[in-house]
Amino acid sequence: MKHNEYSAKQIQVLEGLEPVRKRPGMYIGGTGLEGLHHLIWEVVNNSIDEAMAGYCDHVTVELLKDQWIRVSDNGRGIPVEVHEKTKKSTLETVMTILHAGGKFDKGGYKVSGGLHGVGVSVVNALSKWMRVEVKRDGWLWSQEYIRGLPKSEIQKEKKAAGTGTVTIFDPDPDIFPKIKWKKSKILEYLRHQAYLTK
Ligand code: 0RA
Repeated sequence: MKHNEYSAKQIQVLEGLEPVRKRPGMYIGGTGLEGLHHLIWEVVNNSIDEAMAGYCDHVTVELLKDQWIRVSDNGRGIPVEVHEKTKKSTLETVMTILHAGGKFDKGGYKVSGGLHGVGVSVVNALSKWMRVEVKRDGWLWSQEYIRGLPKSEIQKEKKAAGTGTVTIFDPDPDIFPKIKWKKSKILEYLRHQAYLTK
């Protein structure tokens, strides 16, 4: 049994994002309006989990030009140190490996109790472009991705006070035939989550 559990973990670590782009519906339910909005839910849910863990009390969702979305929180920031299994930063690991954001990385961190999300790497896989900024350990860190692949190593940008995570993404038109956010739908979801979250 020990041997099998070990093998399963290894497989999880090695799983890239190709299956997500190949069969997006398996991960977000479809590529129509509902599936598109799932991208926001996935990112926001990570911030809400951070709030439920007691480390975050502000989550902002902004609709930017050209249908880009920005989600910001004032949580601890996604860890950036080298991940022992992947030898990459934990940020890159979470963003580029399927399921890497689950219990495998976070220990007892998830407390939402509801359905576990598919992970923010799925959003990354289905985005033409994505950027994550993390403030922690006194620095602003960033990394950008194109269709789930890092454009470069994680960048240590500049000294910065405070902590938090900012995620900006631009959904991939090769995946989503129509990219138009429905403000009323986003507000309804956010109000519902705000009601459910302390
Ligand atoms: C795991 C551990 C730690 C932070 C997070 C996850 C985290 C993830 C996201 C995703 C969006 N916003 C987030 N904020 C935090 C921190 C572990 C530590 O500092 O000891």
